[in-house]
Amino acid sequence: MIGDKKVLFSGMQATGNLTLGNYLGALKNWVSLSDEYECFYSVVDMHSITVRQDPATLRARARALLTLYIAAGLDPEKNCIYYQSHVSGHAELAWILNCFTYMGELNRMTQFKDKSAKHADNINAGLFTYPVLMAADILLYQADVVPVGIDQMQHLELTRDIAQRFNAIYGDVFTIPEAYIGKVGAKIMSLQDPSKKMSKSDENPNASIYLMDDADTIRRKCKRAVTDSEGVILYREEQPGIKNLLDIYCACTGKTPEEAVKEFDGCGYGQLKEAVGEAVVSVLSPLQERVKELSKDKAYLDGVIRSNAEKAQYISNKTLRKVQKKVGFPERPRQ
Ligand code: ATP
Ligand code: LTN
Repeated sequence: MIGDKKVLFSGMQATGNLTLGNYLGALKNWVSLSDEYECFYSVVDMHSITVRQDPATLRARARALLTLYIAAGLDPEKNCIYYQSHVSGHAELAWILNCFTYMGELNRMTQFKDKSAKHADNINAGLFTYPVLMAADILLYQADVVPVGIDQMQHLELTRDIAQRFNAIYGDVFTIPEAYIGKVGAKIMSLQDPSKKMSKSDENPNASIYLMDDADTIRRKCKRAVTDSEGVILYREEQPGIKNLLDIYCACTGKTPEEAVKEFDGCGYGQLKEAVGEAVVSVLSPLQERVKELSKDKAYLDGVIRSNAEKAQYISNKTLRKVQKKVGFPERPRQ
């Protein structure tokens, strides 16, 4: 708890171009939760270097992501929006937690298996201990809730296990976090293969709608979305392409799947695709405008970056000092 509010932590990597899946599955939920909780939203740039990055591109993307957090509606006066690499406690706590995590646990992580298959030439130790850094992110702020997509559940379970293990040895040090999975948009699927999630690292650009795609590109990608030959618009597992389009439509318009099915009763797939395209454009266009405006205000962004990193550093130090003491590190001389 900070004051009378529970704490929320989440983060996103600045790798690749963010997709509609990232927005509907993550960012949009963050905004809806930001009044209720004391929130920390990090641009997790330290996680990004588990895969080789071009330095200038990573820096530019990290700034663009931080700008997007604000443009999406997260008020940096109320929410702590910062770069993970600006707060030294993340790496320091991650080291300690590494010593409380078993190889066997990390070996079971499906994201590690997927990413090491994808980057077979660079299976580094950071990629392997990625979930421990994520646990450090969360536990450092004593987070109660962590909004993530379903794909991150396994990492969150591991975070809870590590925290419980540590608490069992040293007493009540860490708050045990709960996952928060949003109802709508929890898993937006690829437009080209609805059995795969929409992902920013997909090689086929038509599979994903990027947050910065212009209106015509969005409409075109929706029009080309893979569907089926059933010819009816129903919300069911047997029609994954149509279900995904309905999910996107509902997440963008706030309608329920039942309402959407009723609305498209008797319509062809073409009409549905057109409506989905328009719904996405109506959500992304204003967002893109705000990103453009904010990006121009360099001084404002720099101020936010500095003051929020200081706040995060101050709050995270409390947990870090406690943990260091518990494990037996010598007390620091007063400065
Ligand atoms: P990558 O392709 O590099 O694995 P990604 O697109 O899966 O990246 P992440 O950085 O892993 O994106 O995810 C950021 C956040 O967005 C996470 O909370 C994740 O659960 C959510 N998210 C990502 N893709 C989707 C999706 N298709 N539907 C819903 N939520 C998603
Ligand atoms: N692994 C997450 C990003 C992430 C995160 C976190 C999410 C890093 N640290 C802490 C929630 C809480 C991802 O790839 N989406």
